[in-house]
Amino acid sequence: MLRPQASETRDLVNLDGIWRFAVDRPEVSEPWSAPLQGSLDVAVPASYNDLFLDPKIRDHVGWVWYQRDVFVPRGWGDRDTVIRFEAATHHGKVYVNDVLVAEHIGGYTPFEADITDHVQPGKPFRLTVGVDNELSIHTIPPGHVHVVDSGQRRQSYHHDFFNYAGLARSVWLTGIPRTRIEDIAVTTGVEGAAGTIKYSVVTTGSAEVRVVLRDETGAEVLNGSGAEGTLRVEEVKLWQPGAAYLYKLEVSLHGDGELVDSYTQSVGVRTIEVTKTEFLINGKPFYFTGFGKHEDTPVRGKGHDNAYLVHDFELMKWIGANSFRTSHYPYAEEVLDYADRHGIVVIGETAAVGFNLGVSGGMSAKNPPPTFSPDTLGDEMQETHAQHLRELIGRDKNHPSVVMWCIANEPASQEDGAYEYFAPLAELTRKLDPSRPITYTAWLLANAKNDQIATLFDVIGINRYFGWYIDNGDLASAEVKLEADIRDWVEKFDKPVMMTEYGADTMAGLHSLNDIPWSEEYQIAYLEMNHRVFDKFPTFVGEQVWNFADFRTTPGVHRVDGNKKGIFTRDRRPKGSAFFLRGRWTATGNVKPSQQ
Ligand code: GCB
Repeated sequence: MLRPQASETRDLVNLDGIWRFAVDRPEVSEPWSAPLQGSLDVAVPASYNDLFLDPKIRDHVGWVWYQRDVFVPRGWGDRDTVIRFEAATHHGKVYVNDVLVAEHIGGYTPFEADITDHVQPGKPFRLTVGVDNELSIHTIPPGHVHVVDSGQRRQSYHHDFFNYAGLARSVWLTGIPRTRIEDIAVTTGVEGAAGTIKYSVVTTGSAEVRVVLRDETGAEVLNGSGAEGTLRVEEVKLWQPGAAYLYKLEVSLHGDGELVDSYTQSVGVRTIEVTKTEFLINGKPFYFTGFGKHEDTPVRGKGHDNAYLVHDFELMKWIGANSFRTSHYPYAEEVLDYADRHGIVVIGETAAVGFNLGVSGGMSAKNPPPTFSPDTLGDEMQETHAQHLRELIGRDKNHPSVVMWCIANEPASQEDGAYEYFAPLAELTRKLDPSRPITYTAWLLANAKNDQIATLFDVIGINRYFGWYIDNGDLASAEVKLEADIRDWVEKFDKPVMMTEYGADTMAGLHSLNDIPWSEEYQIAYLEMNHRVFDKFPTFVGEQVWNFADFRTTPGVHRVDGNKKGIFTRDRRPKGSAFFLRGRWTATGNVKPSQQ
């Protein structure tokens, strides 16, 4: 499924703006069949939770309804009309007038519906979208709904970030040719000074496929024809971390000598390889510096915002970060396009977070059931997880910035059943994309001795909070434990290891001469201690701090207005640690600090 694009043959109408909105009410049985009653105005894209002052909306569990009227452009009589949602978190149902045209489960990947037969060019239609935020033991991420003492329905889950919901990404109406390009896949290679671009194009109907490759100046480099082929670019300009170079592959369809459809795909030529000790990009060892992030900003929640996108990347460049992980779900496609253009390296993650029934709201749960079992995360979850992988890789396969897939964050990998659950998913990921390595992140209580799944992956990502959740306030003991923990991973598995999370909650503006936890000084001392340990291990391939910025969580006794492990505050002001990290990372570049 291609991202919508305007071209010589494709029209695009953006449907973002103010929509009508109402929380589901049992007495209104078919909210889509008429203008929404008692509706509010809502912004799209944005999570709806923080827009209003009513806690019943913020904490609502279940369906909400979005609605607007849409005009189909007059000139679209000869084409198909397709509606596309970049995301509906977590379950969306789309109605055109009274007809259900699409349903999609999974809150962070796009879906679309061909609505040609339900609309008329030049005429309006009523577009209604139901969005359900309810999580269950079979959804990704998993969660539970309880009726609490006040009689309200409340939701709990096993991850800490707030379950923002709604239409947080753009909505598009596209007019596209009936005979068209449906999908494009590219993989790249390097042979000496030449680059290879292998492409394949999926089309509907029969027409001749032609391709033209252009460089960044727009000059034609090569051309070809046929739905599949390999282009060899002599003296190729590589896509490099920190120095992106993007070619443009113009794909066109021709029938009876006429142009039928055209679509332009950006291509970055680069290679990825993982050895037992190194992560190689274009044959050179790459050391990840940067962050686990969240799509999280005040008021918008998880709503995509281009101003924050630009600013966050400016901050990452300023601090010397060369990478980030899309923790804990696929981010908006605009983010990946931007990373492609700016040479920032991305680890792309599924929404499989909270796969650990021993943790609730970020703390240990009481008497948890086994995580992997027929009644908990079993066959049904595995199939849902497979679908999430298909949709993530289907969407993001062509981004040169994406160098690795992370198939789950902090699953209970020390529990029985973890291997059986993950082995088929690891295999599926490799089949869907043989060109990228795969990883997962191991939580604090899954160590090299009890973890059951590390052998399935190419890189071992570990999330470690020694000095925070363990040995809080005692960095000397934390250092001993951290070193022993990493040594065990390095010695047991012949694989590169990286720190995918390490961090300490910090209240901006709280200072102390005594390394008191929550102070800005403690956060720096914590990071310094971690770095001393990382630098002892030659097969360590990266450090991504948790988190880029403070973010909203569910309430909890260990959360003061959210998670405060940010190096920047939620409104993107630097804490003292930002200057400390800038010192280390700008000196490091893409090279391991200990090898400088
Ligand atoms: C983790 C999780 C992350 C949390 C973090 C924390 O291990 O992966 O989602 O936010 O810990 O701060 O507790």
